[in-house]
Amino acid sequence: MTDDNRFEPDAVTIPVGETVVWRTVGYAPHTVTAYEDELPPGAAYFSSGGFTNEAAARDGASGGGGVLDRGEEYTYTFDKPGTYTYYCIPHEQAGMTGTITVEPTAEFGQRGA
Ligand SMILES: [Cu+2]
Repeated sequence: MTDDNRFEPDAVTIPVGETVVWRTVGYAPHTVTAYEDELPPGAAYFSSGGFTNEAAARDGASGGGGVLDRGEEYTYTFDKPGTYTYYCIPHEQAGMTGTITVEPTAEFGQRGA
């Protein structure tokens, strides 16, 4: 997460079960906050600070909760396939959003074939 208010890269494709690490590399603080309405079916909510829903994440961020300062990281493991969209609370209006596409493993994908 950069001082240009971007997730770099802002679109990532991973296999199911993979862990993603976000790190603030500039001086501006950021959050990683999932769009709750856009989660794949059955997927858990995720956000820096460990909030369990988007409203709590937004409330928490106003008090500094889940805000990642320079060098700080947030780590999350995606265990359900699908497309996850997320944003940075302070910089959503600046377009700081990202997408994680989680693909089923080959074994999983062949199950219905
Ligand atoms: Cu930000």
